[in-house]
Amino acid sequence: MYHCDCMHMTFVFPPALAEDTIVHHLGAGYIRAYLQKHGIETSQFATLKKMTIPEIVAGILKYNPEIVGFTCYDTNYAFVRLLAKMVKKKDPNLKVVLGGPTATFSDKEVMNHTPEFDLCVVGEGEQTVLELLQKGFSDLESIKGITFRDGNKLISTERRPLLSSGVKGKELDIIPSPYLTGLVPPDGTAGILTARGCVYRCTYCNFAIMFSHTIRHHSIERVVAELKLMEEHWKPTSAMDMVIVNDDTFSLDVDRAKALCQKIIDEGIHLPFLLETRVDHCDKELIELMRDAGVKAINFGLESASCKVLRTVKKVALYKENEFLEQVRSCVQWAKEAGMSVSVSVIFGLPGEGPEEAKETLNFIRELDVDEYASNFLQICAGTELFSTRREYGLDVYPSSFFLPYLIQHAYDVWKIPLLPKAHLEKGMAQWKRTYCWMISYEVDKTENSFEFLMLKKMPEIDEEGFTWLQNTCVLPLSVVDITGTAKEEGVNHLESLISGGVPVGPYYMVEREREKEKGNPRLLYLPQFVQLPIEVPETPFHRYEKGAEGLFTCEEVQDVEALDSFVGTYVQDGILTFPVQDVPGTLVGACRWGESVCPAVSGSILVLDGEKVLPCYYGEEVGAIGDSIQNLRENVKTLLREKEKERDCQNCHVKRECSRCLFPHPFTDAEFCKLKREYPDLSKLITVMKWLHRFYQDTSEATLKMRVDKKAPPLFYQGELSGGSPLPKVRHDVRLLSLDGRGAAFVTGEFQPYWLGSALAVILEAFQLGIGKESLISHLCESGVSKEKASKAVSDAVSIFGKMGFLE
Ligand code: B12
Ligand code: SF4
Ligand code: SF4
Repeated sequence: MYHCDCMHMTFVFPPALAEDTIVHHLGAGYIRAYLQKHGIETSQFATLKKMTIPEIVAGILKYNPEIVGFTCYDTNYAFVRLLAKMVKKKDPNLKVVLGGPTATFSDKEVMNHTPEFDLCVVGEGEQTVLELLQKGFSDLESIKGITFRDGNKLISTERRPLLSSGVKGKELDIIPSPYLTGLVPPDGTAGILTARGCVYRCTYCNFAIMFSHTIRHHSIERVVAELKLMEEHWKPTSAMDMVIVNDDTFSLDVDRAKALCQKIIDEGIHLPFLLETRVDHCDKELIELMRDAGVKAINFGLESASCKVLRTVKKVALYKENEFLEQVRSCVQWAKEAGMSVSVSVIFGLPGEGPEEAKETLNFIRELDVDEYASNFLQICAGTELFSTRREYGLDVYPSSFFLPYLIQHAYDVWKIPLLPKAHLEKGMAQWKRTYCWMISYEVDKTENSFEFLMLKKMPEIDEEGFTWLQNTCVLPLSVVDITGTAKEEGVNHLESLISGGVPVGPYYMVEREREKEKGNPRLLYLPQFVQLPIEVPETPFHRYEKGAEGLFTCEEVQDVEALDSFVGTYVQDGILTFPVQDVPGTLVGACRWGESVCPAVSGSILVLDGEKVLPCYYGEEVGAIGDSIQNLRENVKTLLREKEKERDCQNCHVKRECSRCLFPHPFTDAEFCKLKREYPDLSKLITVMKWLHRFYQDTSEATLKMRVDKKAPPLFYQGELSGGSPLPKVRHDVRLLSLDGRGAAFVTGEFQPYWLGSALAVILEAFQLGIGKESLISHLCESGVSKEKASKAVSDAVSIFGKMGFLE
């Protein structure tokens, strides 16, 4: 398969402890392109699917690697470590090599901590990996830029000089493009680089150190060639889809930045860009050129608005601080005038900052007309000047439970700094809260043979076998909801125990209920420990719902069901539900039971543990125990469903098509539940729509939704004859067709995949649903001016499209 005597290497870039998947890494892409230039083929394991550890390991080993190379950041270190252990367990002869910032700045620490790592590539990887593959592991001392193990000793070789073609402005063209060589898909997801490095010496920053405080460029022609390829192959599908320019400081050389923008304009390239740069390397002309070149969003580094802090961190030349702040104001204004989405980034907790200085920064931001500000809290990275001088400023670092990144002891309590409404973190918190609400309400996608979510009702006592079971059944990254009701410290212990047991835990949502007793509402902590941001999550009975309120609502009293029904009623007129999206209430705990698709636990992707017992849902009773196969667990839930259906006589129930058949309607009895479902059948439809709306709520918060809830209601899209002609295919009863500001959308209840429909498809789907005859439909389509032939083709195309969407019976 590979035409070279060198060792075969497979690259992997595991996600951070967040919800991402394993993607291509641009830095690794450059290495692969450079190796290819030297006749060496490598492979990359990337997947958009969430997989379990054994599936990932098998996926990596499919490439038959002799070396597995991980791109390692502090934040994905726990996963890199876990995967390294597992691939080595499968094949002890494999070599594990690390590259990236963590391998560069914490090489010795990670090698000491993880014996499965054989070698760290320090700094730029292209030439080092080439030599490694050519020479193998026998003569490591002769390879510059590595740290390796020699018995019990770690040896670091001399740092390698940076690659350069020696031609000014084209220094980096010596490395082929990962895009033009087809090694990284040109779809905008990994972004582009027009240069590497930064010449500044901000004391907290490690990326300028990565490339030794120098800057090297790709030629403008090369960048343009990459962009043309991207434009050809990638069509952004939402306003959020942008090509990220990953340069540390895009316009360090202002003239070059202008020339690049001009070239993009001249070549007629139309791509949306997002980039960040320094205000002291920017002017109005550049911003206008950026706008014309397609820059839609721009971020300026502010870091702090306190001159004292700016001076301490060496962000700005001495005595230029006020000038710098003035430049921030001007650049923000110019970029706003150019119609860009503008943000500034700040770091709270920098050396020299106290509450007063933080206030100065907040006041400064308040006066700026930014769309958003990125409020970061200082992380002290290994390798930086601040890492060595931290103690002088009352700062310190100590290892976290998972070793990296370090826990930071700030000089004062930075968590008390208020967030302004434009804080990016505020959005992040809202998203975490929403995700938690979805999980607790089972508003999650199904997975086939694994679990994506773990809910802890009570922490189990787990032995090695139990951990292996969790590892084999849960995906990486696994989202966890800890509702054990413990204090923060205990939740952190649970997380630590899961991670050290080899469970691929990513986002960890912990409800700190202890607090409830003393200080009011329970708080949601988003762990891991180094990001323990608190969010309040009170649960409000729905009958106390106030219009517009967001949050978590319960429906556990008859009064709540009545309130929900009358809430729906206020939006229904002549059989049509007309609903302004901004009126969608927050999430309903146990929404699944009030909706119309069969109980999600039957095929569900949430594993609920109550000690060693496995429950099908938050309200459920035991259906198995840790160690049981997923098939058995699911089979047990299915059996339960069959038993319930028999007991309740669902077969003969008039709402059987719109009922969840909730297995555990606690606190209602089965009889009470059935009575409510029969009494309020319309409720199910709204719940289904609400669940769906929660998914794209933010983007369309201004829209009005319309849906027919009564068979006799007038059609939304189809305006022709209501009869006549041969029958058309039947649409599944659980397909919902909606109009959002007149735009058609449809989905299958119980699934979260919405399909946007063009106007003709919306008309056709509705005609199918209404049972219109073929000839009537075709003549209606012809009214808009299309020929009979085209109209019949549109109908037959629609049949195959709807078939693929799973809409037809
Ligand atoms: C682009 C980028 C991303 C992209 C990556 C896109 C992609 N698919 O390629 C995304 C959005 C995924 C990302 C995410 C995050 N990032 Co980021 N990211 C960057 C950024 C801006 C550029 C990276 C880059 O392409 N550099 C240029 C290339 C050429 O250099 P390189 O990546 O270092 O790669 C070279 C070497 O490191 C080495 N190498 C790289 N991989 C490998 C693998 C092997 C096997 C070998 C041998 C060598 C090797 O060789 C490469 C070529 O010379 C850097 C800043 C920077 N300037 O590096 C931050 C940076 C790397 N990110 C950082 C952080 C903190 C994050 C996030 C936590 C989110 C955040 N707050 O920004 C997440 C964590 C992701 C994770 N999985 O853990 C930090 C890392 C700090 C640390 N010590 O870990 C950096 C340094 C910025 C910073 N100081 O805040 N990031
Ligand atoms: S209301 Fe009761 S009997 Fe009717 S379908 Fe639902 S669970 Fe079955
Ligand atoms: S048993 Fe009821 S509450 Fe639990 S997941 Fe099924 S429908 Fe929802």
